[in-house]
Amino acid sequence: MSVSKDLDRIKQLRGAGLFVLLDPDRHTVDELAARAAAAESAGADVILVGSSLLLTATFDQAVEAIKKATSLAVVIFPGSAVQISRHADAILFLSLLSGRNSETLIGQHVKAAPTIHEHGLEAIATGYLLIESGTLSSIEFMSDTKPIPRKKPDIALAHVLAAQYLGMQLIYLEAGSGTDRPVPDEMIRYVSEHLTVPLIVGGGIKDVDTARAKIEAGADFVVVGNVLESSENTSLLAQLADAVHSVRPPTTSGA
Ligand code: 1GP
Repeated sequence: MSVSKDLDRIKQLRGAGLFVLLDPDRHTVDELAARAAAAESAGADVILVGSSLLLTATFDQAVEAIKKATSLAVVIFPGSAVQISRHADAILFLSLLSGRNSETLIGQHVKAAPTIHEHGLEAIATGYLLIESGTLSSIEFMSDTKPIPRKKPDIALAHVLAAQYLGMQLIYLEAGSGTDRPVPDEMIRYVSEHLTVPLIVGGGIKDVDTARAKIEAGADFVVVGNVLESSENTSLLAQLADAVHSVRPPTTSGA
């Protein structure tokens, strides 16, 4: 099954989903594999692998080990064209639409496309929007772009509509890893009312109430990374998964 179809299945079966982001720079290959297995046991739906700035030279080995450790879809969340592995199930083909830097809009994509093609990786066209959080995020610095003001949901909506008209398969609203100010619920609510493709929200989601609030506001998937890095916080992971899956009653099966 393609990862795109798997996301549809998760939405149908569980109402919404939890993505766990593993950063290859923060752990050994073995630790990453163990974390992927723990995420699956705790009820997560998808494993994302990537980093805005990759320092390690073991990206490919990390993805291979993660893939062996879990039956969940393993999806690359790339910071640049060097983050590609044939061992992944798919790659989010992110275009940083909130910025006006041609390198993160299309340049890295042209560099990455031949390798993705060679590996037969599923590329999921994703409109990636950075939302202002009040602090300079890694993605903001590395991409040399401005985020969308957090109190301007109309600007976010215009970008999201443009992404849909360009044929993007997913929209990802990003507040920046580790921020204390996630994407505002009001913006998620406003944007999701006009969306026909799945909406991912990430950055600064550190507790159950926040995760639940993002789904209640209209996100289909939330991404959690940083809060899980500091310790083996498997009980939080299970609580997050339960919260995300409890918001929308699943569609009746048997169709
Ligand atoms: C960052 O959206 C992801 O790109 C996850 O953010 O690390 O803050 O959970 P956190």
